[in-house]
Amino acid sequence: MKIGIVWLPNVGKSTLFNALTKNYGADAQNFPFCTIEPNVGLVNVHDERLQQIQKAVNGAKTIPATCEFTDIAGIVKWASEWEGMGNKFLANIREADAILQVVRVFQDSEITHVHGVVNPKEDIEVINAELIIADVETLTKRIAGDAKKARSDKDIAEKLKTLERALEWLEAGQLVSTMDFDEDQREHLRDTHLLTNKQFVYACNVSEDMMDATGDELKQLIGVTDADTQVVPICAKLEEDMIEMTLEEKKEFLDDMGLVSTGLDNLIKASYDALGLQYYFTAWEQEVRAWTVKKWASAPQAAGVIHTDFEKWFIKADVVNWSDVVEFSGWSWAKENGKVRLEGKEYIVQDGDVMLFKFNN
Ligand SMILES: Nc1nc2c(ncn2[C@@H]2O[C@H](COP(=O)(O)OP(=O)(O)OP(=O)(O)O)[C@@H](O)[C@H]2O)c(=O)[nH]1
Ligand SMILES: [Mg+2]
Repeated sequence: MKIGIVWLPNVGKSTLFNALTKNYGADAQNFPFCTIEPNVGLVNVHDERLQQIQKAVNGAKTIPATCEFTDIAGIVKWASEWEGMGNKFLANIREADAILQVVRVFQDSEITHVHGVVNPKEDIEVINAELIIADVETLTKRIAGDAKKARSDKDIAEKLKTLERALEWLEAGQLVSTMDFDEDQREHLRDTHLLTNKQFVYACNVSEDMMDATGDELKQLIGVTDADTQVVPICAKLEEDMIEMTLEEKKEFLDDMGLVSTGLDNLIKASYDALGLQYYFTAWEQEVRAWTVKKWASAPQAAGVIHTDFEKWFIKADVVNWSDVVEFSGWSWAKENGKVRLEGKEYIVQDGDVMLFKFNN
């Protein structure tokens, strides 16, 4: 999973990126455009189940799922007009699966806001407008490039119709992700990598006293109305302060402030949900590992995540829920107690399944 971090300058994007990647050390200082070259980092997805399974099967090590974050330069109004500078920055996240908007909600007169005041609703409009402009530019070029070929090629002509429809929608100020498309049309758009066709996740960078705000309260505050869009609170500054702490120290530190979390884990979970992802585990003595897979993936598709050939070679899989592995201290007792099922090609993988594949090759 790849996530691009986007927003106005000086709002805490690099601070959050450093907290996510633990010790990457991206420059994060109190002046706009501190970041110019993108920072790219792999983040281990924290999941306590992994350690619990490791204990149960006596695994030598754990390998968590990973997620790639890209922290880019700040985007401002008319960024796209600066001889393509804004678009150049945005090009760094073309391949991302989702866009993480780090919305500045915290008030702090010491930290410069490029508009002079903190106004999340208006600021989001500025960002979305820039993303729309970048997509208009991408599509306009694509359409011009394909127009000639479309005269002699029916498939390209069909594709062009979809691109033109999307362009009209963008020119009306709408995000492509809010349009209705059928499967073919979705396919037409796939290689355009439109920014506004990606899932958006909003991380509200709040002060610690707002960490207990609910998703709905935050949505109202930042003006996001779509019910399915994920909006989570985070406190980037606090997370940064905790980078070097052990898990126990973190718990104590948060406890002292009356907080349960600073939102980092929730943020990754929200991104997984937004992208329709989940994970399953493999567990044996050498290693216990988490694998990312689409919701509704079949058992062979899950095997294919480990190695593409495994999807072809798949015959059956032993499947057990992670909590049964923990309760019965490993595979054998779970099996004795009837908790391990033998599943075939039609099986739909559930979040938290522990799987052991059987292949034919
Ligand atoms: N008070 C407060 N300050 C924060 C918070 N998050 C970040 N900051 C500060 O804001 C300033 C800018 O942070 P950065 O992480 O560099 O912001 P950025 O969005 O990456 O900025 P650009 O790279 O310029 O686009 C730094 O001085 C941070 O310490 C926060 O939650 N609260
Ligand atoms: Mg930065």
